[in-house]
Amino acid sequence: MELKHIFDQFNHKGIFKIAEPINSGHINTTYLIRTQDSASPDYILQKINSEVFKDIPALIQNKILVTDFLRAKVKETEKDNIIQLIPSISGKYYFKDNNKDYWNLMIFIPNSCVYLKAPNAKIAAEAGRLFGQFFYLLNDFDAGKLSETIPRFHDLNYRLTQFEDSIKQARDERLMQAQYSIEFVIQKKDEMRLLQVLKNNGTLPLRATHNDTKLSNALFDTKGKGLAVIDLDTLMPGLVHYDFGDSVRTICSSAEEDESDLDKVYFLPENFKAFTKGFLKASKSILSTDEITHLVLGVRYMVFIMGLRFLNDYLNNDTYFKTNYSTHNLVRAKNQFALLKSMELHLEEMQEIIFS
Ligand code: GN1
Ligand code: MG
Repeated sequence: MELKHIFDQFNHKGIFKIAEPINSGHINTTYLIRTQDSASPDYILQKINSEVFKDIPALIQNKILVTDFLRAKVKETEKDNIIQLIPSISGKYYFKDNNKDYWNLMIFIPNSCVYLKAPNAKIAAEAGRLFGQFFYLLNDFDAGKLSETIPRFHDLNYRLTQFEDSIKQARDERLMQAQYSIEFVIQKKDEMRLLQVLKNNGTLPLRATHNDTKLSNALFDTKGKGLAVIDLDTLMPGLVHYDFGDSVRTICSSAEEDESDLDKVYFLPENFKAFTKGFLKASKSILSTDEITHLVLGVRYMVFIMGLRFLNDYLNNDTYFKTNYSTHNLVRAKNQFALLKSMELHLEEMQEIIFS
């Protein structure tokens, strides 16, 4: 089905001019739809991956609940920076096409841009403010109302079970290529389980979390001011550590997550300082001492689990994340493990920054 036709299934303003693909996501298929006259907004049209998201109406319902909640809470001047879903002509907030693919449409926030890595500590600080504020605003949102869009998404035990299964069925060539990364996982996995122990014994509370707070899910204006948090597909009950950790994973790395030259991949303490300051200024008042104490563990956990998920997908012949070449997932996994190793040289410093 033509993109124009899909676009016209929604109650949008203006007339379709052109669709520009946005290729930064690993899961969904996304287009910027430009409209013909400047009085009408442009839009983001997205096909949601139904292999990954098994219950798309529930995912859309999560987005509506949270965006309505946030819009009611923020100042008038900030309302346009909360994602706004457009209903389809049948009144639902999605359209299901003849291939049974689900689409949703959002207003594009004008004059905005994203970064795949932080160009400087100022952007890191702004991202901290933005994600910290997002998290803070959801403090009194009842996380129990959210469906689990991907069950056990950040559950390390689940990812380690997948790891064992992946190894059993992987091709010899991929097993050989991945040998170093496999050994890295085996050596580190028990230490990383501590975060889950603290979650399961109730030390760390479940909250409404975004679960995909990588830097490129923050929109900035052209002067570097943080505007909006986007990509609400994985809003679910989770730990603050998931959101804090996933941001640090991307904001405090010297390189993008698929840089293959590992000498170029290292942790940036100055970005960590800036990001943490921004995040905690916005959110510290709602966090417990236990939550704050274990933030550094949360960061290590998220870098580890992302490396593990990329590795699993490599061993499974790339069925989950979009890839551009045959070793793309392995490169991503090695990159994450290199970042973790570099970060672990700074653990004391990170802890001091958190408590400063
Ligand atoms: C995926 O699709 P995208 O790019 O928003 C993934 C995240 C990973 C991220 C790594 C549903 O996000 O968990 O952190 O890639 N999303 C899903 O870049 O698995
Ligand atoms: Mg996402």
